[in-house]
Order: sequence, then structure tokens, then C-alpha cells
Amino acid sequence: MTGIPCANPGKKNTPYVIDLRSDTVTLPTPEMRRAMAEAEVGDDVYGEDPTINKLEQRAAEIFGREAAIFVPTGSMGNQIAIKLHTQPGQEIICEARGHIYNYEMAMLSWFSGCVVRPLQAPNGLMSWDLVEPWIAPSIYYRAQTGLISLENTHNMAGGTCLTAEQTDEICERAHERGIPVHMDGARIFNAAAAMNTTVERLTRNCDSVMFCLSKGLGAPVGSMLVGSRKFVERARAVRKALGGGMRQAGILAAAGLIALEDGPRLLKQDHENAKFMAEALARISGIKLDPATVQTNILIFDVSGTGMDTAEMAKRMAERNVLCSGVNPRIMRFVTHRDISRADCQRALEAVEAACGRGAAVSS
Ligand code: TLP
Repeated sequence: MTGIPCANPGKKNTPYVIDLRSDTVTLPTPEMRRAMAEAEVGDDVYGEDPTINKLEQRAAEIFGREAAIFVPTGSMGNQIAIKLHTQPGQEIICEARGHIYNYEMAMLSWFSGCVVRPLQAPNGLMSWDLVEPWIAPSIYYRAQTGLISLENTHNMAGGTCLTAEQTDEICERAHERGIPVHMDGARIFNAAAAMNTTVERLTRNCDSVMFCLSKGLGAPVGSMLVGSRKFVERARAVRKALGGGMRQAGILAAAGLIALEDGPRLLKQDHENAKFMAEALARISGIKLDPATVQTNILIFDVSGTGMDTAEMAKRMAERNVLCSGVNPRIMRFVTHRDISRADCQRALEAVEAACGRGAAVSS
């Protein structure tokens, strides 16, 4: 993502800013701040932080699993899972725009010694038909497939959702071949909200699931890695090795618990706001976006027909106190979240129209 410096809308004495760069920008609510201040804490490296223990237990319950572990970031959660599922010299099958491949600092090769077998899936949605031909044959001179990693929702494909049935099929067939499946479920609660189902149902057959508390659910920091008791025990050691053994982390878990319990029911509104913006953006000349593909809170669209690249468009939007960023010079991403109201969406659309108006004048 190309970013631009901005005023933090949480800071006092700054202008009102509409921040569409990501749902990671959500600010902790007063209730979260209160819970953080009052959290009962202990040393989590000794397993003695009661608030962390409670969060881990709740996450495991919600996902119908034996155990869960709190990690500082989604990236760390994914990389711990990759380390545990694979051996150096193996391949990981993932979608070409996947987060583990594009935005995690090549850690899957740096830390786990693996390479990616990237597959282009329509709308980012992997299927067994697509995956199967790329599973390495069991021949000693071929790098073996160590893991299939799925992403639900798929961020860079525009927040698209894999159904429970699609995931089940990949898991069942992969398991027949002895290959584990990890779910990068950074936004799995968005997928569940969009498809009126549960995160347990969507991830039931995956060997591990990472999800983020710090995105649409609204916590300031933190993600969870969920799986079997044995897997999570091993994950605890890898987290420590990466420097992720946090001490009185219950301060963070207190906000995480509120995000986990209360965050999911607010997501539908973010999806409705995204849909509202998608329909309006699709009518703006030069913008290429099919509103039918917008299922959750992420809009990915091509601005090249406006005569501007994404950096120029982001700059013009920022002049109107609307922040957004490009995936590349042609492709823009907007993300709705709990700190974006319908009125904010309306204002953001006006800023796009104004930016494009100037773009047309410049290019004519
Ligand atoms: N995504 C961020 C950026 O890194 C692109 C964002 O703004 O969307 N999996 C997925 C699918 C993600 O979208 C992200 C973050 C992560 C993992 C990593 O989470 P963090 O940022 O907590 O390491």
C-alpha cells in the first residue's frame, strides 16, 4: 500500500478526518479504554494474566476449538502457523494477492524456509479445482506442498468471501493428501456477518485460524491464533522465540474481549456503507468498479480512467481531509469501519467527485 502521512483523527485539535485507508485505524472506544485501565493483569509468560487467559478461552469457545493464543499482530499469528505446519524447502499454496505472500516481509521464506506457489483465483476465491493441479507430486526431486493457506475475507480481492462449503472441500481433499490448511481469517468475522453464518462454521475444518481483533472489531492491538491444544502449546514457544512473549498483556486483552463480544454485530453496517459507496463510485466516470463484487467492507477499484494515478487521487482527497491509499498506481482501496458513518461516506464520495473533476480538467 502506498501511504501518506496524516493527522490522527484521535488527536485533539486536528481537523475532522475521514480515514478510509484501513479498518486497522479504528480507535478504542471509551468502554475499551476503561476496561484497559481496570484490567486484572499478571505475567502472561508464566500464564498468569487472568484477562489474557479469559480472552484466549473465549476465542477458543467461539471457534469451537481446544485452545487459542493472543499474538501482537496478525502477521505474527500467520507466521507462527506457517512455521508450525511446514518444513524448510516446502511450498505453500496461496492466492497470488494473499497477505502472507505480499505483505508479510517474505517471512515465510526468511523464517520458515518455504516458497509460495501463487495461484490467481477469480475474485481471490480459491477452489479445490484450482489447487489440485499444483500440489507437488511425491517425487524426491520436487519441493513438496507443505501447506495450503486461505484468506477469508480476501483483502486485496476486495473483501470477497469464501463459503463454508468451498473451505470444507479444500480442507477435506487436502487432508486426504496429508496437507494442512491454515486460514488467514484476519476478517473472518466480516465473512460470517456477510454470509449470515458463524466463524466456527466457516473455519471448522481448517487446522489453524488467525483472526484480528485490531481491524473491524475495533481493538487497538492484537490478533488470535486458534487450533488444537497441542498446536497452541507449540505456538506459545514460537511466539516467545519471535519476541512476542508479552508480560502484563491483559491491558490489551481487556479491549480485545470487548472487541470480540461486541464488535461482530457492528460489521453489517460497515458492509452496507461499503455497498453504498460502491454503487456511487461505479457511476463516476473513469472509475472501474463492479458493485456486485463488494460483499464486505473493502472496495478495490481501478482509477486509471480518471487521468490520475492513485497517489494523485489520494493527495487530492487528503486536501479534503479524506484519507485513502492505493494498492498500486492504478488500483485504489477504500475500507469502511466502525469509525466511518454514512455521512462520512457521503463526504468521501463528494471528495472523489471533486478530485475526479479536477482530473478530467487536467487531462483535457
Ligand atoms: N492488513 C493490512 C495491511 O497489511 C495490508 C490492511 O490494512 O488491510 N492478514 C490479512 C488478510 C490482513 O489484511 C492483514 C493486515 C494481516 C493479515 C496482518 O495483520 P497485522 O497488520 O496485524 O500484522
